[in-house]
Amino acid sequence: MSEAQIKNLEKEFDARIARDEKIEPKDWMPEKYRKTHIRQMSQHAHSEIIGMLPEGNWISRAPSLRRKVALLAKVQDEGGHGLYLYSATETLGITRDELFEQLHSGKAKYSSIFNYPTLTWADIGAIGWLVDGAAIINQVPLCSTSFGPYARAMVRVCKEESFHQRQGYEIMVKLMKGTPEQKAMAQDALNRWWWPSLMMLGPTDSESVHTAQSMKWKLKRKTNDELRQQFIDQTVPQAELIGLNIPDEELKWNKEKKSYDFGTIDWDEFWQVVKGHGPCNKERMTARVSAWENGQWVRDAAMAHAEKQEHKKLNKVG
Ligand code: FAQ
Repeated sequence: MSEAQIKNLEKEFDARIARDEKIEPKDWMPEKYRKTHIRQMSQHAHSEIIGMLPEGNWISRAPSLRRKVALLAKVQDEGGHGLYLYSATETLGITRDELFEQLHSGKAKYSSIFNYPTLTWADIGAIGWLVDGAAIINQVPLCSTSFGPYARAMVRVCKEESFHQRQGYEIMVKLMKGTPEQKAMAQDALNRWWWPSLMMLGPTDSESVHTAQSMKWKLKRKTNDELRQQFIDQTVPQAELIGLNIPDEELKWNKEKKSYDFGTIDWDEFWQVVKGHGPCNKERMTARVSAWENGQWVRDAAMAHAEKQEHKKLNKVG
């Protein structure tokens, strides 16, 4: 293709984005658009799959049958979200095996938040309330992202995240109505998960290498800082309502801005976790890679069965 032809295609592509049209897998798209989507969507998928691990830790120890059923359903949903997202990413011309290889070799990232430990039952409340709360704020704008398969996947994912967030908040409400020990457990979980939840929404806009281009392509509809502010403004009143204290001495309502001012985020900690030095990075990757390796015989058996069926069909036709 000549340079002039590519320029024309790019012009038409930009015009489609400006008209808020969805880009579909077989449409022409700039190579960088395709690659950026593979990066963000696959990282999102990996986060859902790795995100099952911290909560999986509590399924067998949930305090009642009702809590166990709800947690089990939530973790299964996360597996489902990962699968939608892998399928949507595959429409961009990369295979599932390649995506897994990128995760297992450390080439692809997954969300920093899942490298923290779940020490008590209250952590399951904090994850649902804060982590799913932040995920919803991040993902609702993604329902109108420009790439069709990603936008459509997000619609269903957001409905399920909303149940996840309530499941978590309900745990916190119950603990805050409980004994002094239960209240202390809820406060301790908030103290440990608050700052990592703010970090989860990505580096500040001035440090975010992808935001400007992703906003132009309408992949991202809000910047990291906008999402973080929205998350804080929504969550602080929820904490106050049940008597929890946000662990930030600089947190203060700003009348003019009509939103909260907040303290400094420890970006050093964030980058350490992203680079693989968080409290649970090694544990998470070991669990994931060994699940993949231990499941090899299942994949082999499924493939052998599929081949046999294919053989039978061909023999019948023959
Ligand atoms: N962790 O230029 P930006 C969930 C990386 S799903 C690790 O700002 P971007 C559900 C970033 O990749 C949670 N790395 O990047 C659930 C880039 O590095 P790269 C996941 C991070 O993409 C709940 C570099 O830093 N959600 O929670 C993080 O424009 C409960 C520069 O950053 C999504 O993935 C981080 N937190 O903005 C499951 C949503 N932040 O790739 C289980 C979709 C940034 O060049 C239990 N993703 N980095 O090597 C997004 O919206 C965006 O990708 C952002 C980052 C906002 C996460």
